[in-house]
Amino acid sequence: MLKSTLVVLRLTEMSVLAAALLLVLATLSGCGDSDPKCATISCGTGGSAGSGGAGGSGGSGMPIMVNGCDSSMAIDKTNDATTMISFAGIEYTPRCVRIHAGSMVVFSGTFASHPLVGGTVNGSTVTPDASSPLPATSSGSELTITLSKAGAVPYYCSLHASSGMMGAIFVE
Ligand SMILES: [Cu+2]
Repeated sequence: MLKSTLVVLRLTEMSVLAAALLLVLATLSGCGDSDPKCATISCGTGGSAGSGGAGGSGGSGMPIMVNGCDSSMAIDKTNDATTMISFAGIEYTPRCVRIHAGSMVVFSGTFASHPLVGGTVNGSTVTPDASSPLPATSSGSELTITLSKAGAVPYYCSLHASSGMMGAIFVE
């Protein structure tokens, strides 16, 4: 590379025409599509400039993942004034929902057998969330709650969380 540049310079001193011809030849033959060594001269701007595009996917559409629920996959109940979540066995149905802020959620099942707690589950580790809008509930068969604040509201059954009895409400 350096060598050919020097040759070009010397030829430039000798003959502008010859140098121009050589440059044309160098451009045609040297800057082939597969020769990376040539990239810095004639193909200059290709190299490292192209790597800036990877960061763009953040933004508000980023899915939230919690308690096995992906906000982009959750069942859409955003047009419903009331969303029913029933539970039996070791399962909430539906487990992952999106609702509109200000709408109501009704949990329906036997709370004594499946105490409801707002919070997250990671493997066998449960983390109750004291600021969850869902009150810990261990009696009765129905809990109605209005969720007015946007955000994820994860919940679980304190007896069966490690068996996967958990879910999340995404309030939008
Ligand atoms: Cu349970």
